[in-house]
Amino acid sequence: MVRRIFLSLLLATWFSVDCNPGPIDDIAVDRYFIPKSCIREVKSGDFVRYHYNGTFTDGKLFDSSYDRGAAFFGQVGQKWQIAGVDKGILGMCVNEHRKITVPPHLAYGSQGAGDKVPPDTTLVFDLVLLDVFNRADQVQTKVISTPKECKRSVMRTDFVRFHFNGTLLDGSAFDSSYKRSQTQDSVVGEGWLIKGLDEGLLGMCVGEIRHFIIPPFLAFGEKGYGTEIPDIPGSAVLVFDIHVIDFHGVKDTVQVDITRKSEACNETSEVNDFIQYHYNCSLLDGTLLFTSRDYETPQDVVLGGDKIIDGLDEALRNMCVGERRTVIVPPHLGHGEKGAGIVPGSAVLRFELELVSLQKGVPEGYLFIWLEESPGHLFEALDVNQDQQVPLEEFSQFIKQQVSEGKGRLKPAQDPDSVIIDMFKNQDRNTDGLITQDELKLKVDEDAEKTRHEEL
Ligand SMILES: *[C@@H]1O[C@H](CO)[C@@H](O)[C@H](O)[C@H]1NC(C)=O
Ligand SMILES: *[C@@H]1O[C@H](CO)[C@@H](O)[C@H](O)[C@H]1NC(C)=O
Ligand SMILES: *[C@@H]1O[C@H](CO)[C@@H](O)[C@H](O)[C@H]1NC(C)=O
Ligand SMILES: *[C@@H]1O[C@H](CO)[C@@H](O)[C@H](O)[C@H]1NC(C)=O
Ligand SMILES: [Ca+2]
Ligand SMILES: [Ca+2]
Repeated sequence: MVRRIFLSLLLATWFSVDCNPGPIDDIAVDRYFIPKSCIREVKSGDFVRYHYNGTFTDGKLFDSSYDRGAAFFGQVGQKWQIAGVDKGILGMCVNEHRKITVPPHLAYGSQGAGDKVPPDTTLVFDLVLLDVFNRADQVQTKVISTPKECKRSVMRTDFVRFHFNGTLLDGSAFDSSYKRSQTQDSVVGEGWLIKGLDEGLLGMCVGEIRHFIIPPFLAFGEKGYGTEIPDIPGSAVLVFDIHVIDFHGVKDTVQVDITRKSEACNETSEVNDFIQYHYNCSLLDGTLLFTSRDYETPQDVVLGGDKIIDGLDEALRNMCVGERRTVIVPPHLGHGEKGAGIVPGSAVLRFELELVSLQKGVPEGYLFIWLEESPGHLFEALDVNQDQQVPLEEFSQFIKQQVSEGKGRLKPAQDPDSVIIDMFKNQDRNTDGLITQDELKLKVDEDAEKTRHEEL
């Protein structure tokens, strides 16, 4: 112990005497700026990108990476750079600035370097480290926030809409979807994205935010990307903050979640029914797009009538009056790849629905249906005063009576009188304002006749 201390004291003395102010034996490193956070330190075998100015001890510049317009790129410990810098860069952090003073034998020795560096010259390299990675690196992922609920996460071949901020390791931004006010949209796992993201997005939930550090061989490689400034330099590590807005698979169906059941419920909505409903329609990130509260009355529609998006039409079926639902509609059952108005292309939509009223409908092509057996002698039933002809008043009175007795139903969503006039016109084939026995035909019989004719 005593000997060790003695030895080191001796060394220190020798060092100070011999090295100051004469030529140095080893490099001298001045870490004059060390960033607060240091994700990793340079090790031998790492690949680095840095800018530098090379000067003589008198400060005269003999070389600079800035003059070449690109940072130096190389592998540490592999003689890609002069020995003194190879050694002096060890332990450096991204954004750190160092001044490395290199004695001639660790620089260009007694030969010098052409007409740039004379023999036996001590050199000073001022470095700022921009980037570091290793061939053994993988994508580093940090989950920043996850939603409470996540029924399904991104799978291969899903189409994902996400926002991102992209920077280089030194913090300089190269791109952001926010500045375009538009999500980045892509199929995942199929090679449309850089490898690191193609894999990194898998397993993410709607609303989740992740931070990724992606080495260049899983990003844009040695070539980099883009020809403008700011672009992505070759061999650059990329840092992404990704926020998944929504995603869907081509086979996704409408997801219905009943949030309030209706107590007394005898009949449910189906195709051809006329319904009134309240709705809120939003994107999965919560942005409200449309709401029926903006109008005085609820929205109404005849189901199956191709008046609303397919997913909503489907979601409004089998519903009781008073029931509430939350529904997720994928874009292929919504507004598609192009979107519509304020609905972005390929957006998944979330609906909150409440069925307000329900009027049962009649099949396509019908104006009226019998709910019970139709009268055997329909013309006689219609012709109340037995004069062998049925004017509109007689007809109208008869139909209205059937409806009020629950024996028949008129096509909903229209003024009943105008529906009855249409029915009357259909039967009054010679348009003389009267229906006769010969003219009167039930639609079923008529359809059957038509089919027979077609068959013949
Ligand atoms: C190199 O010199 C230029 C010009 O003086 C300066 O702007 C730059 O910051 C220097 N870089 C380093 C790493 O010292
Ligand atoms: C991207 O940057 C903007 C502006 O700083 C910020 O508001 C947004 O939250 C960032 N997005 C992510 C996913 O980190
Ligand atoms: C359900 O049907 C019963 C019997 O047909 C009827 O009395 C009742 O009023 C109906 N309720 C509703 C909500 O329609
Ligand atoms: C729509 O949103 C409003 C405000 O949050 C809410 O009061 C209403 O119940 C929602 N409508 C439906 C049908 O859920
Ligand atoms: Ca009559
Ligand atoms: Ca007639």
